[in-house]
Amino acid sequence: MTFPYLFELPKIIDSRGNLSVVENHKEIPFDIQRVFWIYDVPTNILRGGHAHPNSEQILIAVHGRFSVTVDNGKKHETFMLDKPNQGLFIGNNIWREMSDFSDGAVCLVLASKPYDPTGYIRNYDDFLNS
Ligand code: T46
Repeated sequence: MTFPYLFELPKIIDSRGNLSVVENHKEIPFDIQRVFWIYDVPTNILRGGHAHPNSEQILIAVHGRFSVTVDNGKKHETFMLDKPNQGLFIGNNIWREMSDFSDGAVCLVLASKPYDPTGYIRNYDDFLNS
């Protein structure tokens, strides 16, 4: 199982500003089946607190910054996302928590599966035993 990792996305710079881009199976190691974004998060709010047995994701801080703590049951690591040309890959069966959202932060999420409310493990002990 691949532990979550940060990676650089293309950044095309010209005098009019920058542009970043991703494509399925190029920068993104799966077919994107869903895109959602999280924004207007109040200060000191913790989001996430779950794992997905069957949904891979890429998180991108398209504006502002936030932290993501990931945990595979054996080790955990906190990543600070603060660049629109950087993605955090989170594979299956990884517990994640998002915190420390800056004012105006926007977390873009590219997911490998459609939304399925039954596809969440929300209890940490169940996650460890899964
Ligand atoms: C994840 C992290 C990074 C939908 O109706 N459709 C959707 O596709 C999603 C993602 C959510 N929702 C509804 C379900 C809840 O009523 O939106 C509400 C908030 O979702 P949730 O509490 O799961 O949000 P987060 O920020 O805790 O977690 C989300 C994703 O759910 C999750 O897959 O990995 O972002």
